This record gives sequence, structure tokens and C-alpha cells, in this order.
Amino acid sequence: MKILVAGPLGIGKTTAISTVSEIPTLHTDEVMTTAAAGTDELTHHGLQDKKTTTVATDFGRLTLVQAGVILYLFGTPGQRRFRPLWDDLAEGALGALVLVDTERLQESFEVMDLIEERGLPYTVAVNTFPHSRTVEPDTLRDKLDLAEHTPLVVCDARDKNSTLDALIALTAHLITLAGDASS
Ligand SMILES: Nc1nc2c(ncn2[C@@H]2O[C@H](COP(=O)(O)OP(=O)(O)OP(=O)(O)O)[C@@H](O)[C@H]2O)c(=O)[nH]1
Ligand SMILES: [Mg+2]
Repeated sequence: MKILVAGPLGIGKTTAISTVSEIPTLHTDEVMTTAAAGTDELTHHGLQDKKTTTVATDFGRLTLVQAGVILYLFGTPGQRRFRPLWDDLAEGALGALVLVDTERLQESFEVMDLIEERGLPYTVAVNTFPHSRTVEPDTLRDKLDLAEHTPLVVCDARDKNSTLDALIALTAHLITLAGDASS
């Protein structure tokens, strides 16, 4: 199954894919230039120390033995100027893991719109950063206007089991939807 790992700049997409991939991941991160500093949105988010950004995609693979599926994970670029790549990346994708930070939900709305426009089912994973407030799941669901069946999980992209759990939640959701569609 082709799965997108999506979310705004610096939310942990590359980290999540590297953490769970069973093959060496392919990255296209480039050193961020000072020219990009004005364009990109890092300084607003305490990410001044971030040195690289993904310019095309990340790619990794994960076998979920119990579910009997292999996930091909594609990271979407976080920077707005790479939006034109979305159509190619989304081609053939079955679903998406959307990473969000409670401190910048607005940026996740944009990403969720891009995914919803393409009719892709998704699961939301809240990445907890040191500066982020804890928001109750029900409140977050309201704020993100999530459909009742859309899974919402908390995840640390740096932690393998945590990221695995988020992807398992997404896979279970996709399998349920596929079962509903065929019955
Ligand atoms: N606390 C915390 N830090 C994280 C988490 N995920 C990623 N980070 C850190 O956040 C920084 C940015 O992570 P990346 O994986 O490069 O983010 P990205 O979404 O790939 O960024 P772009 O490709 O530039 O859009 C790194 O320093 C990570 O170590 C998380 O779940 N929790
Ligand atoms: Mg990245």
C-alpha cells in the first residue's frame, strides 16, 4: 500500500519514515539556504536550528506482518513552494498519516485540505514537541473538524513503536474502509 506521510514544515515526516523503515530510507533533504529563510516558515516555530528540509520526498518501506501488508511510505514536502509535486506523490496512494502540532493547527488544515481534495482517507497523529500544549482529544477533533471515524493518535516520530502504532491505526482504518466498500 502506498501511504503518504504528510504535514507542515518540520513536523517530523522525515523522522517518522526513518524511524520505522526496514530499508535504508531515501531522502532528498537539502541544506536550507538563507534565501529560503524568508520564504519558509521555520523561524516562527522555534525550528531555527533545523538545517535541512525535504525538497521532493522521503521514501521508506515497512512490513506489517499481522495485517499482511507492506507499506510504501512517501513523505510529502513541507514547504509551500513544493505543492506542485503533490499530484504526482498522491498518485496511487491509499491513505495518509497527517502529522500535526497543537501549536500550529492552521498549517495542518492546509495539508488536510490537500488530502481531502484527493479523497484520501487519513489518520491524524499529534507529534508532541517540547513547546506544545496538551489538547484533549475531543477538543482537537472539534478544532480539526475530524470525521467521527477518522483515527486520532498521539505519536513521537522519533520513537519506533510510537510511529508504528500510528501507522497500524491508519492501516486498520484503511482495511475497515475497504471492507465497508466491498460489503
Ligand atoms: N519532540 C519531538 N521532536 C520531533 C518529533 N518528530 C521530529 N522531531 C524533531 O523535529 C525536527 C524536524 O523533523 P523532520 O523529520 O526533519 O521534519 P520534516 O517534517 O521532515 O520537515 P520538512 O521536510 O522540512 O518539511 C527534527 O529535529 C526532529 O528530531 C516528535 O515527534 N517529537
Ligand atoms: Mg523532511
